[in-house]
Amino acid sequence: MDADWLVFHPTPKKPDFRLPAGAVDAHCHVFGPEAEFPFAPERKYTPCDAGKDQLFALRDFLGFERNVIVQATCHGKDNRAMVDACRAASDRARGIASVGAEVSERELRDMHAAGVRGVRFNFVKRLVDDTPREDFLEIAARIQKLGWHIVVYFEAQDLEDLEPFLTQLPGTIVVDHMGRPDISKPVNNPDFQRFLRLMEENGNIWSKVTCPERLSRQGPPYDDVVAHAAAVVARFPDRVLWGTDWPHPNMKSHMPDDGALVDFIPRIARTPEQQRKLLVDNPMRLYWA
Ligand code: 0GY
Repeated sequence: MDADWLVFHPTPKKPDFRLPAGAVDAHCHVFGPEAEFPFAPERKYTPCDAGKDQLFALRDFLGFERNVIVQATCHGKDNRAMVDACRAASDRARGIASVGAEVSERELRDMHAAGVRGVRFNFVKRLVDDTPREDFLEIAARIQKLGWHIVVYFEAQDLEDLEPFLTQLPGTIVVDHMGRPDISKPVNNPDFQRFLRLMEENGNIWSKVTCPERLSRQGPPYDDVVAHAAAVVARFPDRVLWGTDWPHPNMKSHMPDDGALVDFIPRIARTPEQQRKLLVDNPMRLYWA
């Protein structure tokens, strides 16, 4: 692994917050293990091993029932580790793949059978090389017949440029980590308002209210992220998802305690109804219907 790589927390706390029955960790990854699933040559980072057995042990320890495993960029478009984890979890995991326009119908169908329900389009320059927008549009059109959706990862400063493209995409679009707002600016700042407006005007756009540990300037317990995430949950309770982001790629400031991350949930989803929608109803509708 990279010399400055931070390994996931070895002994997370048991959460004080009791997750509702059937809760879904809707954003997590697997890395390798490298001996079985080598990392991609074009990767921008080399992580520690963090395989499916460790992920499933964390799922059970925290009290989740299911996982949505998002293909991590260190595996490029080689989805084998993610697909293997989905298969091993039987019906308790779904996957999000990274594919190129060259992906065959057969590969798409095989991934669907394993539990894949979407593709991720990544615009974060430190993680991936550029993909032509025509390729993304072609992939987006092809996955519609499978009923898949599109997960997009971008940073706040890129939203203005991306907006016409995002609103052109068919089907359900899920934005990672609220579009990575600058949370040192208040909720009513024009950039975050732009994001909220995007969701308001496009009923097909969802958001993961994830990664306080990435967005926070203050560190745990991430007080500075509460207002932004709570605003998204309150306004769009039927279009939000939550996940741990285990094993937390590229965290440099600190490694979060996954149990403490679960304890963050009731601070942003304040009623039992909001919690049930965020953790159970919404992910079940999108991934298991
Ligand atoms: C995340 C965030 C990051 C990395 C990846 O696939 C990835 O490599 O998603 C990041 O570095 O911000 O959502 O896991």
